[in-house]
Amino acid sequence: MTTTPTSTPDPLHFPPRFAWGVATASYQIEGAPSEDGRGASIWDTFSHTPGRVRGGDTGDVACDHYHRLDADLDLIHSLGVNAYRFSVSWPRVQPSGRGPANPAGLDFYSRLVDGLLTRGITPWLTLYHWDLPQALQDQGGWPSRDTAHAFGDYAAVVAGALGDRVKHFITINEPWCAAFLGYGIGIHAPGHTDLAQSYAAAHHLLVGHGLAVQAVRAHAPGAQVGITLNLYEGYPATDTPQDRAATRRQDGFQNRWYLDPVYGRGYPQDMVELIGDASPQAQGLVLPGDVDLMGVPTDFLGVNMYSRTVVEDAPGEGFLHSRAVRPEGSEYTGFGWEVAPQSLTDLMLRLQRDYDPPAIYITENGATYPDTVEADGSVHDAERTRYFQSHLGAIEDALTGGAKVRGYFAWSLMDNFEWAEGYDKRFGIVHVDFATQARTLKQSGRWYRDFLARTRQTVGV
Ligand code: IFM
Repeated sequence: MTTTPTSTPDPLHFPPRFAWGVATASYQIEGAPSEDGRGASIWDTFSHTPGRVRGGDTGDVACDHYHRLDADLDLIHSLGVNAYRFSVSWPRVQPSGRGPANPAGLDFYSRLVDGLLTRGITPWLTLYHWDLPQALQDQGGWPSRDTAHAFGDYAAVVAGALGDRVKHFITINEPWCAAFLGYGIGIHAPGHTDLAQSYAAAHHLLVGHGLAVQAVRAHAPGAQVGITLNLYEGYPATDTPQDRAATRRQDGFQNRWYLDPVYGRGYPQDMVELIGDASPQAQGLVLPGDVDLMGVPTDFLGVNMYSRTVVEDAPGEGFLHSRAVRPEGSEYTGFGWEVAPQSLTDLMLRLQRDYDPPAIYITENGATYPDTVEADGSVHDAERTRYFQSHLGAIEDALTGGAKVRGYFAWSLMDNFEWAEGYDKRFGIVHVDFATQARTLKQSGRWYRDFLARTRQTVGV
């Protein structure tokens, strides 16, 4: 069982100039799906397909952020953060995924960036957080190499337009989700269920990452660029060789398949063999130069962390012959994800030891709970507050152990469209009443704001 640190994190234990932020993503908050020339994305199509998203929810309105930009910027500012992570909707900028930029689409992000800078907040821009232009999906989507090239061109457009002011770029958010959930098991857009397609998609997402890093370097000189991976540290259910081997396979599937290529090592051979015919190698998709392209040097590693995986050997179960188990006696969030802050420390130390990134940023961390809303709309989310405290405590421990953690972004600024779960799962530190769009700071948001105020007093962010 993992222990949950109960002490309050100490601002003094974080380095100066630490990035303290909140994070969001375009499709999850913006709404305005066809305004100002925006094209359709795979998530518009998917969410409008009956049976795909809980309750038939769509991102058509979401948090209506597109129309409430200034008020939301004031809200972000009121938290006292010094960084804000958002994503650009590719089909707002290039409605069909290619060709000249749509000026109105770019203008929205230009105003967002200016609004942040005016308020003293550093913009962290994610180029791809899953809203692929539908037109590109119609031409094959991520399983097609052309999409990686289109992504590189799009990255050049965005970096060229905003790179004079944006100095932190994240290429791709969670390629594992985009590839496996989207093309492998079909619970995310575009809803395909084909393991080979998912590995083709994963390969082209990583190639696209490499092309986007090059584009950012060319068009936004001096900017820092990295990728965000969703990583879960694995632990064997028992200390048997079988469970340890199963944990290693799970780690290969979730973590090493992305980390190894991003750090220039190509794909892990044990996994290439296990994936067999579905691997990009067996499909003939790994071209000369790809290993270098996927491993083009980056300035930081973005890590999204929510939980850990406890694994047991399960011969015959899936291609990994393993299954995740639910340890008894642990705490779980509303998604059924185990609260495992110690695993964040372990993960940070392991990343530093095995890959030695120049800097690590926690680009997402947070929890969903069935929030109880008081008559005045306020939310006393003590569990979420404890979740943040324990995970910041885990980062303190990782820093003490030598991990170069340089920033933390709480997921999420506000309740939003949680993909296949629609509006049922709330991750915000700000509560959103989706009927009125009223925003109310939750207890966790107040705690984070007060913690950041102490941080400013002590280390002067
Ligand atoms: O809401 C998502 C986010 O878009 C990507 N990372 C995980 C979050 C919670 O599921």
